Amino acid sequence: MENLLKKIEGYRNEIAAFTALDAKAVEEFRIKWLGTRGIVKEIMGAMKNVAADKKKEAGQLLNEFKLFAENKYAQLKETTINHQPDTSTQIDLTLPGDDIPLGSRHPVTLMRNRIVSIFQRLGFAVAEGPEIEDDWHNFGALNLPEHHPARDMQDTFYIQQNPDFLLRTHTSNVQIREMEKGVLPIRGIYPGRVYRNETVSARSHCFFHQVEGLYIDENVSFADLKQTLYFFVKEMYGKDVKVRFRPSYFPFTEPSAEMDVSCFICGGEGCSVCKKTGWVEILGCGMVHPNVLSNCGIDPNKYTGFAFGMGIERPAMLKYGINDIRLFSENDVRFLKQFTSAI
Ligand code: 2NM
Repeated sequence: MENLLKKIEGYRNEIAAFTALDAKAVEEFRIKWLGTRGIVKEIMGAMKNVAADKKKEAGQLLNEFKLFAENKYAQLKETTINHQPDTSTQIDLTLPGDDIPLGSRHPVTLMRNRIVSIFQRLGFAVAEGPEIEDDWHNFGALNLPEHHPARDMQDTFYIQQNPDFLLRTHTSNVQIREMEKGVLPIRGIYPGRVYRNETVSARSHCFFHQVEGLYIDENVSFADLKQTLYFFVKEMYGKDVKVRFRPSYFPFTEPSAEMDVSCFICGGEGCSVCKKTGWVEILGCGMVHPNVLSNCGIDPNKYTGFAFGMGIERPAMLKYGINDIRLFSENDVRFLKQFTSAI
């Protein structure tokens, strides 16, 4: 009994003096004192050697000691584990951030944005419209006669279930819808995808992109048309590029013209792009036909306007040196990632 008392006294001192720096030391404490082969268990086992008349006293002592060890353990856990910074969720704020891979813009988008932003600076407002359109907004309102070849099944994709609907062949349907709203004047720029039933090759596709423009107000003249497009060409191709208009025909404009710029590849010397003519055609234009205005509820005696339209793919091919129009829609990342993410 004396021995046991001494032993416990020593153990108590050892436990009282114990400090733990981390969770590992606390666990070592538990194993050493409270584990299944720990010291508390061991001296509990020594109880059987205590004389019968001292058993009660010894039992009390041992229980107190056990509680003492358990309290110490609880206190160690509380101060060491709970207040130890949790390294599993700690972040190092000095580490460099993860890279966010930057995509690139599609070359058609880049060219569209260049074209559209030039007109935006002149006060043209961007609008878009449906790619599936009815016959009236794609053809009828645009003064295309009933049997015009453009309306042919050969040239236009009609919706099988309801051939009153089709895939628009130009973005002019947006102009018609803008004019129908009856809010004048109109100064708009209309980019979008269009569809034509053509054999797909390196040079032509069954869908492509256009930007069309429209300006309607009182006293809008062909001179306004020319000055607007001169400005566009200067911004787009540089101030030294020459411009010429050739008379043309569209059912929706009268008079109509096609606009060429001096070849920006050879500078007018003659090359394969300009087919040795020194000129490259970039857009069609004209004064909106009076029939188109009245079709949209606009009085052609009060208002006049000009319109123009251009493709996006061809200028993009020339600018970026792309030799096959199909590359635009194949979504090959090796192609797409070559373009800038700017704009
Ligand atoms: C072109 C060429 C010439 C045009 C005309 C109209 C509308 F709706 F005002 F009549 N929209 N677009 C037009 C005129 C389009 O694209 C080559």
